[in-house]
Amino acid sequence: MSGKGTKMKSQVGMKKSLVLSLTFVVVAFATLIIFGTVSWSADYPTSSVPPTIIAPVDIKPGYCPNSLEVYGSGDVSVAILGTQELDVSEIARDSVRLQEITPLRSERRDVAKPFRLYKWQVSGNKVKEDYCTDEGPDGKFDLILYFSREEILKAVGSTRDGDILVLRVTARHKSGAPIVGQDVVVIQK
Ligand SMILES: [Ca+2]
Ligand SMILES: [Ca+2]
Repeated sequence: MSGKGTKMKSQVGMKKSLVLSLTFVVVAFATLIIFGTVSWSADYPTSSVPPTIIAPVDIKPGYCPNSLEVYGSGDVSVAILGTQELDVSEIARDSVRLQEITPLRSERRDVAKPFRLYKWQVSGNKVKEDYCTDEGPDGKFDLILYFSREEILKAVGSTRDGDILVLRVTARHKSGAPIVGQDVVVIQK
């Protein structure tokens, strides 16, 4: 009898500890969910982040191909062009980067019309130096940013004369939407 009683007692004990363990797991998960979700959604409101905007970018507006002279002087102008969908006054200027480089200064003017294939997606040796446009103003304001030539050259690393490179611009729309764009340069030595 006493053996059976002990067995029953230990079974009850096991059940109790199982319930306790389950309760602990549930509470732990609930805590994780509550606190995790609160702090996470406060920093990254993923449900309300608008989709990425692909913007037309024009390096050296008015020129195509866009030669990047290694031994040249002066800053390099890069424009994010306004479109029907993108009002450039809605771009957070302090968020703009070219290959992670911060612009020296910026201004808003109408300098160019977007290349009709500005959403092109080719890479490597398929990129052509004439994947750009030299068309001038189109009635829509553009955001022009000026970057240090030295910083661009440092960012792209070692190059040879005639190399064709794709440079990327990233920024943030005031709505929170990420903005990306690209243009082609030809290295000249
Ligand atoms: Ca250009
Ligand atoms: Ca324009």
